[in-house]
Amino acid sequence: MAEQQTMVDEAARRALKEDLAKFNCRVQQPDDPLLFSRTPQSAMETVHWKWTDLEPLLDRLGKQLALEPGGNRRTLRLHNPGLPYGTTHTFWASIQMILPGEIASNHRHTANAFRFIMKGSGATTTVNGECYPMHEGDLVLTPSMMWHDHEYHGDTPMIWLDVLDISLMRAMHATFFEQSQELQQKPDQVPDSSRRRYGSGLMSPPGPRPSGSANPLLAYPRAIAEQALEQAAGVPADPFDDVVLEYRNPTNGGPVMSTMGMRLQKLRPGVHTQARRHTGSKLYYVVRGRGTTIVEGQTYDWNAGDFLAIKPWAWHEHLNRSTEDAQLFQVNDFPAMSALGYYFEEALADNGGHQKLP
Ligand code: 1HN
Repeated sequence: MAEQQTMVDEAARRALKEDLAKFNCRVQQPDDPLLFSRTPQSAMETVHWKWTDLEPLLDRLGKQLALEPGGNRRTLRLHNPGLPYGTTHTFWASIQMILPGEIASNHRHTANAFRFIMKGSGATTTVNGECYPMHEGDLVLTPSMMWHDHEYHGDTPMIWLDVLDISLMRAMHATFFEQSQELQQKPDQVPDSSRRRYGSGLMSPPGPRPSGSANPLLAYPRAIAEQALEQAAGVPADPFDDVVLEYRNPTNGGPVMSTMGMRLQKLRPGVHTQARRHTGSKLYYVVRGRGTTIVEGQTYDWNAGDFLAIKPWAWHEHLNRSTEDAQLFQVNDFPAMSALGYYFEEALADNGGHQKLP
């Protein structure tokens, strides 16, 4: 009887399909994919990019690709084979190469962007008039809709990691892009002004806090980040990440951007962290050292210069079996996930059971 009812229902559903379509309506069809899964199922794949593969590719880009006018950059995108575009389903990561004497022209867009300098120094970026030097290990922000151009006066190619929340912006159908009439902005009289005011992280100009959630600090120099990480190594370790700190908005303690979070992490020799899984995606860049990350039972042995993108809700843990510290820079989409109420995480308890984290 139940079977017959299902059959009738199936036939009725199929028959309804065409009639409903005329009115821009539909009912679930028997062969439609299930609406919900018990836990997140992602088409995104966990991907490991090795520096030994990336380096010759970057070399080739530098030799063969010109910087065209019209807002283009010379970038090697880290593409996720499980997705139509992007490194993860929320952000795009690319390695940008700039050659001596080049100018990357002035433009702005809705996507939030930041740069983490991988190799070299001598380039400057101007963000809404504020000019910043870029040195290896620095983090420099280009928040949504701020004008930005880059210029380079060095003598060997310089590279940095660019991350933009392009996939999220596209999913929200909020793409705006504007190319400036001028190649470059005219920088303000005082360079580096937001770092001068807010960059200590401890003190800032007196008076009321800047209103709104916008982060007034645009540059996070390596020396301060590394000193902070060094100091943090003195307190008990984080069970999942060993020594880890987040870059923050100095005026409200929140993430540096509304959609993406960045962290710097040290894995000390001999460490083997506890496994965890979470919603949202992240990308690691290995600043120095080597180690291993086990993701859903698969082992990824990484070295300096490598990247590892981790898909949502995948168990992962880190090991450092070497005799030296490993340092990882991380970008994730947790601020966006948390703001929407979609951030969840779970730890693997010692007894093999799962423990939901607060
Ligand atoms: C972009 O505007 C920059 O401004 C870098 O330097 C990388 C990747 C995709 C789309 C726009 C930049 C980018 C990008």
